[in-house]
Amino acid sequence: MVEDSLSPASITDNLETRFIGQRVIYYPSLTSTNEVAKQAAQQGAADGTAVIADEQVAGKGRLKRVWLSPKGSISLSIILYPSLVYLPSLIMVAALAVTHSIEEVTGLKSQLKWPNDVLVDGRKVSGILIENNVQGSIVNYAIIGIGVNVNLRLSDFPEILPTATSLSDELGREVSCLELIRRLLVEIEKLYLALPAGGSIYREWRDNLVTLGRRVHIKSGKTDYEGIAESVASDGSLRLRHPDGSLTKIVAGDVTLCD
Ligand code: BT5
Repeated sequence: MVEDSLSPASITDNLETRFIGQRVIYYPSLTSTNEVAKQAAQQGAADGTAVIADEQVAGKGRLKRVWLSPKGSISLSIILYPSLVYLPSLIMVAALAVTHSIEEVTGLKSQLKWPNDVLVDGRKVSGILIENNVQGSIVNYAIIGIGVNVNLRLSDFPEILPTATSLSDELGREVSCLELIRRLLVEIEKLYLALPAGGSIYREWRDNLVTLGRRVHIKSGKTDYEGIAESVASDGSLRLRHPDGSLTKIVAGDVTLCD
């Protein structure tokens, strides 16, 4: 049965986590769950608090881009207070939690595209936005923001139709946002708590990237690069091999796969 809207109790009831999602701030509609999460973190919200909305009217991508998040999509932000060493791993935790949850709930296989996309059949089904507030070596807070296109008809959104998809468009039926959110919370906690144990999350993330080994065009700041995406480091950065054999380390950028 696919629900019309969510409620905090339906999300937290018997949720099998220690702290992620045990507190939920829920709105039917808000600006951006990341923005509301930042305000809550500044006011000392509990570690693992989730901010969830049925729709965002000012959903954000990276670099102030718009993230479309109408009703039928998941908009979720998690407030965390990690130590500095774990910040680069948060994108890996989030991306793997999304692919695991999608597969468990729908059976669909998804792939990761560096740095922050989750694809089904080569199209973007989910985007992740990590925002950190750091002073020196002190992390005031970190926010993992996740958007998933669950029950959207992409033909209603011509601006993203060429590059995006939704779970319902892929499956030909609707999917429970509630079930997917609950799964996401469990997966995020499992992966996050496993970080101190070492490199397995980095390795799984690396092995799921469709980007590696491919010829790519990367726009990073004002610079455009072209070459082979050779590897990723455990800090999340990408190594790009240029046609002249030289190597560039890229920390953030937009990737187009060339072939
Ligand atoms: C992202 O940015 O992919 C990060 C998206 C993060 C969204 C979550 S929702 C919960 C939390 N609260 C927020 O306000 N944000 C986070 P980026 O890589 O910059 O991709 C943005 C680009 O993706 C846009 O310029 C569009 O081209 C495309 N796009 C916009 N909405 C989309 C959607 N629903 N599905 C697929 N692509 C989309």
